[in-house]
Amino acid sequence: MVDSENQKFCLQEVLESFKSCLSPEKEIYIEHYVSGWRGLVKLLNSLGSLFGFISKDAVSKTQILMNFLKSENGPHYATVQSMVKFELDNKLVDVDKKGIYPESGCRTLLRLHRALRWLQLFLERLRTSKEDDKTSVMCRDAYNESLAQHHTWLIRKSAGMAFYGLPVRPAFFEVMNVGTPEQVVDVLGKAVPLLYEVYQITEELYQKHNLLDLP
Ligand code: 1PX
Repeated sequence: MVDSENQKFCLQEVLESFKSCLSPEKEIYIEHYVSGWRGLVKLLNSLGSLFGFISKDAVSKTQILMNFLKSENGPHYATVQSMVKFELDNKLVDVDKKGIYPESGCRTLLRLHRALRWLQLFLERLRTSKEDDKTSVMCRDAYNESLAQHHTWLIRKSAGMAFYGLPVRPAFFEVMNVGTPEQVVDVLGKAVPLLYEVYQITEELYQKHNLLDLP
């Protein structure tokens, strides 16, 4: 449940965070990336305890990144680009199999990066959906096309069950807290290309450094 007005989700706010995470040189600021995810987690929390296990994992991953940002190495974690360089230069990443760095910044961000692809696919489906279309089906299709291939059988089953608990489209639009359905569609039309841009920049960077399969 929403605890206070402060905790209330607003899609516009999330959009602003993802907008601010791109520097003019197209670097990605981790602080704003994380704050975008935290906004999304607020929405997830307002959907009820069925989504608690997903929210918990997202919070734990954003917390790992925030801890790096607040550590003495913080300046190296200002952007995704500087983090990748720092962790690779200093051999702080388990590249082939889990070892002494199971929670490196690179592998942690990769998990959120994969989830960003799901989000982009889901929001695009929502944007182009009709009033009677099922959010659970849109969510499941987006998940199967993206994140599912990286998850164990148990997580896939649990996620699949949680999707049935999603509110119907009009209620879901309400939760997004941006106004009329037309306004929601309008904001989604801005959000999807922006998320795609952030996703693509990260994808290319990870590909270049061979980091897309970090354990
Ligand atoms: C305007 C609409 C906004 C909707 C907001 C929804 C925000 C959802 C946030 C999802 C963040 C998921 C992060 C998952 C990261 C991950 O893949 N973690 C797994 C791997 O991590 P590991 O450290 O073990 O290598 C981890 O195993 C995951 C566990 C939790 C289950 C993740 C299921 C993800 C399903 C995504 C769909 C969310 C459905 C929300 C519907 C609104």
